Amino acid sequence: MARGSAAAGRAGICPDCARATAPAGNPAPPSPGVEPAADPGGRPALRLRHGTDEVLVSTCGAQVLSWRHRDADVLWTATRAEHRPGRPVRGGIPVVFPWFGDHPSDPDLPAHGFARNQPWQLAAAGPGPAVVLEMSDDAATRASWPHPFRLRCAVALGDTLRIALAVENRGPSAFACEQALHTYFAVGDVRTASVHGLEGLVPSEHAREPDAGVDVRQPIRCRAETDRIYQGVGDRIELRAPALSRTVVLRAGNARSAIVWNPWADRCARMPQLAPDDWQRFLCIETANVREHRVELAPGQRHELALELEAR
Ligand code: TA6
Repeated sequence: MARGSAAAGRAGICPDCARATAPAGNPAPPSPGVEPAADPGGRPALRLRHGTDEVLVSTCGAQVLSWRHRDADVLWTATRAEHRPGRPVRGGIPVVFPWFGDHPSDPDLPAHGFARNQPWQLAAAGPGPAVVLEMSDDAATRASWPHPFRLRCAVALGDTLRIALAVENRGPSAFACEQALHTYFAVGDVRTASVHGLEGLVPSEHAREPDAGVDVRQPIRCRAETDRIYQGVGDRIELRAPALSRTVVLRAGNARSAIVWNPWADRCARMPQLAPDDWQRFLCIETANVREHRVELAPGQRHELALELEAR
């Protein structure tokens, strides 16, 4: 299945921005609203500002690390977060590509693909608080996934946060890939949070010790380890986090899958970067195309997955 780029342009990046390119690693100030920065580990990053709101984007993995909105963090970061070169931070919005979860045949390859571990290049900045980061295949990516490709991740901050992940097939044969924006949301207390918009869909549950009494007709409330893939999802999901007096609306474009994940206590205790009680404070809702809804692209084709987050 080849899909077009219906959501193209939603991240507000114009072609003129190409003139504002800067080398990766230590980018020059490229545009009002965008400034070079470093993350807590000293890795190169870009800070986007819109009024008092701020987004920090790492060039490692094109990972949105934080979104400060009205003086509060909408995204969650692990208590023991590690900001190391070539490693994703547990928190923010890691980019999953080109496979989701464990590699289907080689357990030595990184979970959730290689995109979140790679250095990305700054391709464009502006107008305003917006950047485009990109990465392409190289010898290392082709060793684990033998396809020429280009990925572009556009991040734009306004009253909402918009992200668009475009993948382009630059090789001579078709390929299939999985992709996800693996968003960690701050919820204050996951036991009181709820997810609306997936009612009626029957997920595949991948938790080792799941809630046995789930009613799929109802909004999602986590009562145990939760690791569910929903397929054929609509474009709007709402996360309600009463412990933070917050609702986040997720508007997606060209995403047919959603994953809802929380490790709960036992699994949390064994996961890197997490403190033992961290499971209480976050919920992942992933905007994705995985499994039967993976993206298939003919040579030259491009697909764009889009996500707009509005926090109220
Ligand atoms: O997307 C859900 C999931 O695949 C879970 O199974 C869990 O492992 C989580 O992502 C985190 O994966 P990571 O590789 O970042 O530790």
